[in-house]
Amino acid sequence: MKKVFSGIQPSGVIHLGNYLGAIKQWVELQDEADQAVFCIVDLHAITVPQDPKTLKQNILSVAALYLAAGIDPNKSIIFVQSSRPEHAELAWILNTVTKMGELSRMTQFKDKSQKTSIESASVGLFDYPVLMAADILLYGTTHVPVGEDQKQHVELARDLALRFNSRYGTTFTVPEPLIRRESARIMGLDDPAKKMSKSAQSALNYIAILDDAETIANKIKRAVTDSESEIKVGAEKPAITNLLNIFAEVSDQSVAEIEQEFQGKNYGQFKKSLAEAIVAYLKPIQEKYDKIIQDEDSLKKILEDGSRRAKILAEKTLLDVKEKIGLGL
Ligand code: ATP
Ligand code: LTN
Repeated sequence: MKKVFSGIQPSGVIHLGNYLGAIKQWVELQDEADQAVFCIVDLHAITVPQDPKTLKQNILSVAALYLAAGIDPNKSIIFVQSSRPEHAELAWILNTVTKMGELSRMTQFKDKSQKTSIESASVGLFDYPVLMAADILLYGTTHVPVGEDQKQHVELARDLALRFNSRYGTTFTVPEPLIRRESARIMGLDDPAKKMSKSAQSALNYIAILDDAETIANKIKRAVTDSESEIKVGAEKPAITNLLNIFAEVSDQSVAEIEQEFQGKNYGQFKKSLAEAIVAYLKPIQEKYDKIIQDEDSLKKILEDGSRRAKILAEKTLLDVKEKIGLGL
């Protein structure tokens, strides 16, 4: 049985990295999987400060983007994490089998807590991977399609499942990450040493899925490039390598074909074509999004239905977990 689970935080605008690294493969997977569950992980988003009004809007916006990208509520369960109390409950239980040392080694915590200081980072940010493990393990997940940055978290979910199983008897399915090699790590346009990120300081870091043509052209124009002018991938050319990878992803051409096409041409010509390719790629998604977001009632109904379907699966797992541990009457 192939059971897929993944999620995105409603912590800002969804960008091309999220789309190519995660959502794109979800759409393909929902057809081949026996069970596909896609969550809007709002409880994860509040591990760093969020404005309540914006958060509420972002939750619906991320849901609309899932649908616009092709996630089909007839094939997949789509729901909001905080609508299911089982997630926080299982996270608490998993906390008791998680070691402080394990969480201290998580690179995302190290990165994000450094933005302020460890002293002022929330306990929730530290505990973030345990909640993610709960998300995954509640649904008997076998495969977790994510970008490269989440691999370490999925590995923790595996370790916790194995530890719980050996302590209390087989309860959890042990999941594995599913990472698309070609788009595992889309880098920032303003800094090719760091991944494209929703919480980047500058909007010039990312192409948002909902950016209009003019914004996209401007961001690509201002994207950093490397010292030589040749349009070719290479370890010493991280900026152009990133742009070439993006071009290949949005155009159905291989990197080699694109290199060939732009042999002897300059960055200006290359960037113009890249911007056009991105605009064309995002257009159908944006058109669908505009329609979906206008019909809030239908959108909320899809999420409520998703939550009902998630409940049946999550409750069953949680009951089994409590029974194994000896909780309750
Ligand atoms: P934040 O910057 O707020 O942490 P994010 O941009 O990293 O947000 P997430 O919600 O953490 O976005 O990630 C959603 C999914 O998108 C995850 O599967 C993650 O691995 C993937 N992802 C995020 N950024 C990239 C990227 N630059 N390249 C490829 N995949 C990415
Ligand atoms: N931490 C993930 C989002 C996330 C997730 C999950 C992904 C929360 N729970 C379960 C896969 C499976 C991130 O992308 N930052």
